[in-house]
Amino acid sequence: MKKTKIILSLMTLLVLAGWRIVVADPLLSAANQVVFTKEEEPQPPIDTAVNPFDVPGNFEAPELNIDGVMDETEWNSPEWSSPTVTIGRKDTNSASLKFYRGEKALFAFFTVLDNNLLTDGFANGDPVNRSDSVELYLDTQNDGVNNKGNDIQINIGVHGRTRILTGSDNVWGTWNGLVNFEVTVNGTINSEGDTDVGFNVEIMVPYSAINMERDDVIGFSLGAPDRYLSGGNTIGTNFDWYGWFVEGTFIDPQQASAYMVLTNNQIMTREQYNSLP
Ligand SMILES: [Ca+2]
Ligand SMILES: [Ca+2]
Ligand SMILES: [Ca+2]
Ligand SMILES: [Ca+2]
Repeated sequence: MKKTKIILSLMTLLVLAGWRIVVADPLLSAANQVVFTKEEEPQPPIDTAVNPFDVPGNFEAPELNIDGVMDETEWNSPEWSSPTVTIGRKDTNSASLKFYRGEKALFAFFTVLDNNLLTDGFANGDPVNRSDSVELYLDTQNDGVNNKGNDIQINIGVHGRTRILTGSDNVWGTWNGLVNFEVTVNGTINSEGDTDVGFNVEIMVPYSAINMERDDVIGFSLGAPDRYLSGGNTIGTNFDWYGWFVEGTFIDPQQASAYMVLTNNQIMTREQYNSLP
């Protein structure tokens, strides 16, 4: 099963006035996802079945095929691809993350092992965090400061639902950027009579949307909630949140100062980065 989503959120004055609510209200977040077209320069309708970025004067064609399959040679580029980070989830489940820095966009690929694929309904927003999902946190200017405009949170569920936020005014708010992604699922969602394998998520974020360039040093963290028992929403009983530890240190996604640093092709602690010659 494949699900493709293009998320464009306009940050309206309404949202500006009420985005503290947005953080806690998934419905408001979902309701604000609209397709953006320039008023002064109307574009033809985007045929997402073909190529959502292949529109003259609008978006560049993706450098990689955003299909949830990691078969492009770029993922093994010695110069522009990262090492793979793997975190544990429930039992033997896990989630792995790898980056590729394209010419015009940042690509991230999650490979998730999960023997019981479950979601909390099918809404965008907070239920995604209680579903089998992946979470990518970026501090695109590596300033180590929380919840600024250079901080992006991208949560994507096995069911293709999303919760995508950016920092502003010291809280997480809805984001007016663009994420292109696709999920491939190996198993059955919300069907517990079988043993599932997992799911993959391939993500593309244009540099122009996150104010970074190809060789910028960025901070990042990740998480991967695992839902393992349907019929409730009690953390510790129905699902757990799993994060990243590096040599015993928690890479807290809510603390940009704790993020790991990603150079063109290396991952290191902030201390290691700061001590580079
Ligand atoms: Ca691909
Ligand atoms: Ca920041
Ligand atoms: Ca299943
Ligand atoms: Ca699960």
